[in-house]
Amino acid sequence: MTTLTATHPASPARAPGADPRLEPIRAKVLAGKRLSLDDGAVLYGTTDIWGVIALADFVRRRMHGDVAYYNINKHLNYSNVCALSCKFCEFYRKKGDDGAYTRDLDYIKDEAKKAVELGATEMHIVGGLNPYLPFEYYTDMLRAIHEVAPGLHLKAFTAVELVHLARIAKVYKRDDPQSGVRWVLQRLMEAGLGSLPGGGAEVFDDRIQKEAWKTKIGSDEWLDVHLVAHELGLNSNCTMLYGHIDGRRERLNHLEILRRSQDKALARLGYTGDPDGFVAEGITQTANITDPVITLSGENAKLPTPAMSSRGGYYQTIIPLPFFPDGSELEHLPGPTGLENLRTIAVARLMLDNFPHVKAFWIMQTLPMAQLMLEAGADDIDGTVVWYDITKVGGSSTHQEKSVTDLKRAIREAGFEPVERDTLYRRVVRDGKDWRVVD
Ligand code: V47
Repeated sequence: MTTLTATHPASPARAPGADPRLEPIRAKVLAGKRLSLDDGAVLYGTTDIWGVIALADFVRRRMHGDVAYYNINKHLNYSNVCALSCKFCEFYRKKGDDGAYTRDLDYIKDEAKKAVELGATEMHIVGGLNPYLPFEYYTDMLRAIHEVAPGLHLKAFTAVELVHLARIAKVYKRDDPQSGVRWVLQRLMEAGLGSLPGGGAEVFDDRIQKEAWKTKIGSDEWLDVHLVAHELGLNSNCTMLYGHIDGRRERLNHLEILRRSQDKALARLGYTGDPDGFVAEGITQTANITDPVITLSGENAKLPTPAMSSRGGYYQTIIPLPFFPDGSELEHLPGPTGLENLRTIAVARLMLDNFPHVKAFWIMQTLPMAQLMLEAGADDIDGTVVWYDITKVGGSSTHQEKSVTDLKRAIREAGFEPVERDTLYRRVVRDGKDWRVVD
């Protein structure tokens, strides 16, 4: 097993019996250099999983010290009626099916009020591609929430929902999908949209898409939506749904595609290809940086901040999502193991050198595993959540709530300092029922 040396910044020392193939990777990690896809294959293939975890932990601590983030949030699934029938999904229903629902504005406003009472800073809003709702439903929903809960950050709508919205608003053009999505995002921003969640990315691969989510948008369109969001100054997240019919090589490709997309977003903010990732102050024009390589995991790298949003948005976090077979068309598959989940978090931290954060979403990973993941590359376990409809871990009900005390205790027990964040990763300071953010 590989251990860290006692001093900080620690250097992950090589232990007897460790895989020598990790040596050149260790050297690159120490120097803050980008790992190749072949390096990624070694990280996934080695039996020295603890060596991989130690490297990821080294990077995570260099970027965030011993801080671990959580937030106080509420999920709203406005409808589970969906035009698609993705094989991995157990959430969707067809109109008229048992359990199909679409929430009205009164229900939604009540949920927003409850969120405020619970001290939430964020509402995470997603749903199926409901063909029966008009475009105004979505802008009315955001306005209604904003009216009763003006302080709540609205992180809403995955890329595939936004393409669907462009279609129902009749602004979608096959030959220019970006312009319709831009129009939709602008209308939603006027109504209160604050950022995009990372859902629906699945694994960027044509073979897997054909087999498991044939009629859903592909990787190019998913990335285009996030590109437009970033151009409009919105931050976004991204996910990777793994452990079904995907392979490790396909996961690495997925991470590589995201890494390149983030390079472009960071270049727009004024980051240069400097391996330390310093912001080049005063940069006005980055158009000549066609293929930048920007890392944020080096020694003194400065992470992007929401204050830069006038220049553009960026991906804040990767959220690896382990596949839950229960109730889906792929129920016969076993789903990933605990060790595969740990390794995948570590590989994501190491490969995504230009992503500020890695989230171990405790609802899907379970809180005990999320604790371990804080030492395997993750710096965030997400929030108090309350109701979660998309997956039901081990047959649990949709009611999956943890108090702030539970989350803080779990983080402290894992040896980290719990820090409450808002959606944009600013520290939250509380005074009784009031809260404010500090940059
Ligand atoms: O888009 C669906 C995935 C996602 C299953 O942005 C499944 O902060 C596993 O995106 N097994 C929704 N996963 C969750 C999501 C998310 C969660 C937490 C935080 C954020 C964020 C985003 O869940 C879907 C889909 O990719 N999913 N079915 C399943 N059976």
